[in-house]
Amino acid sequence: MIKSRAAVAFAPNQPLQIVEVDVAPPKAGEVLVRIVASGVCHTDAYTLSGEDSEGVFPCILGHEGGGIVEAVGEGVTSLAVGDHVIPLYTAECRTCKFCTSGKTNLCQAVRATQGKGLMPDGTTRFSYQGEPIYHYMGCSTFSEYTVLPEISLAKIPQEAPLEKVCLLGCGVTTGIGAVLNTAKVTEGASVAIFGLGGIGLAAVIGAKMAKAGRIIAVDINPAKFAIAQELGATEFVNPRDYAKPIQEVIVEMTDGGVDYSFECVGNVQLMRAALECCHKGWGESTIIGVAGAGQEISTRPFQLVTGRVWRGSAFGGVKGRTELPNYVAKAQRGEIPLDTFITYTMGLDDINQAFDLMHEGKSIRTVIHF
Ligand code: NAD
Ligand code: AHE
Ligand code: ZN
Repeated sequence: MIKSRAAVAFAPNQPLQIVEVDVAPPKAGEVLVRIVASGVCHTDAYTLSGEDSEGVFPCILGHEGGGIVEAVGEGVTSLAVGDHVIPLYTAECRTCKFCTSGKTNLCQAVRATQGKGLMPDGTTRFSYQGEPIYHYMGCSTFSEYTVLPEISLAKIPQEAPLEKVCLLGCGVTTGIGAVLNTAKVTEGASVAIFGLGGIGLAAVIGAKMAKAGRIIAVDINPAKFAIAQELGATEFVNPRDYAKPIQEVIVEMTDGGVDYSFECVGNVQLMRAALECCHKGWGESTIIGVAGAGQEISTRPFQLVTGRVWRGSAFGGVKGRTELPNYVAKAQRGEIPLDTFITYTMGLDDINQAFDLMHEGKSIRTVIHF
């Protein structure tokens, strides 16, 4: 057992508590990682809110981290002590039906236990005062030390700054990947991006990489428009400036609708608007935002009958162990401006402030330094 400072979510809707937890050594096929930095993603807040049907408490949240391998369990071959890694909430075993399908990044090798806050053997490595603490999304990066399956770690070059490339563990990769891998936006296309947080702004970068012709950035917080413009957005729409539904506004702006849209908020009404602002015959809308348990999307089936396509994207369709090193390389070459996403950095003791800043719309990403 080792001691680790961690931010524990003891119950939904309560501030995280910084305590010293016990971390058991990695079992076979597992790796102990010392977390150097972790971003705070809206999904952490979503689970803390109690809306996540897979939320189990007490748990250690955090899934956007960067760290260094501290110890490896029996049989681990692809990683060694000292390797720099990014934890993956979407594992990549390379052998399951999903991994070998060539159709999805949604490896299922550890997904069932991960969704219950457990390691693949059905137990937890974290405890506090002798009671188990659950893992989160297979990562639990709000802890100085965490344990992950070997297949849930992407090895990255030592030169890459972990306090920046941690953002590739979720938000930035998700937004870019959704545009390039899931929707496969084409050169010259028109794109509407709903929600300009870490995910939406990364989707703006993806759209710019794809050489989209028009990139329409939509947010109810106009303070987000300046960054969106810096990253390549060409037009800016605040739904609160209009009396009519936002899909109608965008359809009028674009002579019938956009070629591609992305919902990066997690609001089911906005998901509908994002679909319905797509062009008849070919427009494609990708849902990235995560909606609360029990919520459902709706539209007239006629929207799909007349050629619009509704799809979704998890971690940008990216296979982490194989593809993340390339994202890191792009960031290292300045092609993915990670600094633009980092609004605040702070220590673990201040992590509740990071959640406040997110809810107040004052941060894109806060990075916690350990
Ligand atoms: P964020 O809180 O940083 O950003 C959300 C943005 O949406 C804010 O700028 C906010 O002003 C804007 N917004 C809120 N309501 C709006 C509305 N009605 N119309 C327009 N804009 C509105 O969040 P984030 O970290 O960027 O995450 C966004 C969503 O993506 C969350 O639901 C998160 O859970 C989800 N997510 C999904 C994946 C995935 O793999 N599918 C990965 C990461 C995050
Ligand atoms: N537990 C949630 C699932 C939420 C969800 O859809 N998560 C995204 C990643 S969000 C990262 O910030 C995802 O990858 N989903 C695919 C998967 O396998 O979970 C719920 O609502 O039940
Ligand atoms: Zn996330």
